[in-house]
Amino acid sequence: MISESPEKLILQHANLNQELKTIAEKVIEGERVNFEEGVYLFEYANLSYLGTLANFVREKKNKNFVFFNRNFHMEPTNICVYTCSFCAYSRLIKQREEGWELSIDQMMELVKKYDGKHVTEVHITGGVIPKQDLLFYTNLFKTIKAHRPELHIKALTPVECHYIFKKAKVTYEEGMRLLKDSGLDSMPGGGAEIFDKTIRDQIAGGKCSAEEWLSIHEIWHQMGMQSNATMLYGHIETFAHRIDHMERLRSLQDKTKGFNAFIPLKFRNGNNEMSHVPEVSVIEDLRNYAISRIYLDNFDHIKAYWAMIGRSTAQLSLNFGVDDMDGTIDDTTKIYSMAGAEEQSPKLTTQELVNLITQVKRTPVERDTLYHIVKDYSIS
Ligand code: V47
Ligand code: SF4
Repeated sequence: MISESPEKLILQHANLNQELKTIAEKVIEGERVNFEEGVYLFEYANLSYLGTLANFVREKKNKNFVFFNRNFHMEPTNICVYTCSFCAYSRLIKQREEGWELSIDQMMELVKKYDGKHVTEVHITGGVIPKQDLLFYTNLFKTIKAHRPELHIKALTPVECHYIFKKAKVTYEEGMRLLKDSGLDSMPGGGAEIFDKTIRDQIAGGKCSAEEWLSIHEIWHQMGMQSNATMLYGHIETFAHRIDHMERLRSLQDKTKGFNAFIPLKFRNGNNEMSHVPEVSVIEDLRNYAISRIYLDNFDHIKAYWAMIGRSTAQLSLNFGVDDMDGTIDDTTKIYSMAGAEEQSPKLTTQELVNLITQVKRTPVERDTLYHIVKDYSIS
């Protein structure tokens, strides 16, 4: 059978108006979609058009591969000085008895549970408390590296960094250098939420601003290091706010090329102060993945965090621009289960993750955090 070219498939779509035709042609030619066109896609493009176009971009960048890694998560505390209204996880300092607060020794007990096991990354993130300061984290990273030097430490978002640097009275540059010298290998994408100030003030007031979030990543990238970026979507933001968020990330990526993956995080409304805000549908999730893939032309990877959206939607997303499924996770992570995510106890064996990927006829590739290939499952 002769397969149709993706160009033909897209342009053959029924009811394709001139605007959508122009956007499709631009994407196929490798041209950048602008702000207005991004918003237009959110407002008017149907799922099948978006899927075809996003898949075209995805396969051009990443062929049939779906990346994952073997990682575990650690959350040093769920107590937090901040009060983000979407957060189901944090306990205020005054509700301390409902929270946990791990010492370095307790965290090392968790690390040692993985001794002799094939994991390449530990992902460390959580609440923000005065006690877990710059000294705590530099000691933690040094202790992990002394025990297991090759374990990649992906830890701390600009929210935590901004707080601990201010408390230690060091500049962002000095703070990031100290963390790097203590063993921090890369930064996860959290804390970005939504950059627009009016929305950010309403849902994440008090924590680092959009400018501060971007500045910390920029400094980290200028040190030759890499990180991820997230976007919390599907709450009170508009489509224009989502594109504005992606636009700011795209501009920074043009400058530094330091971002590895973009991870859209669907707002979950369980047990938080925004429980009255309905969650968006799976269709909206897929549309959002696809537009992210189309808009962020300088990001190599779009990640579906299966622990958050569930395995089936993560599988579906692999046809809507996504090429990365995060990892086996295997952890104690509570941040999503407490907010009502499908996966109440997120843990997948490598074989289960590989099966999810092969079920949808994609090729699983185990990677390390920086996307070096550990195992290509198409090569036996
Ligand atoms: O910044 C908190 C989000 C993020 C809710 O870099 C919520 O590889 C939805 O950033 N509904 C932290 N989202 C997690 C994170 C992450 C996860 C996986 C991989 C990577 C990576 C990064 O979780 C927070 C916030 O945006 N979050 N509560 C909620 N109710
Ligand atoms: Fe604290 Fe992070 Fe929860 Fe905000 S999202 S309250 S910063 S743990």
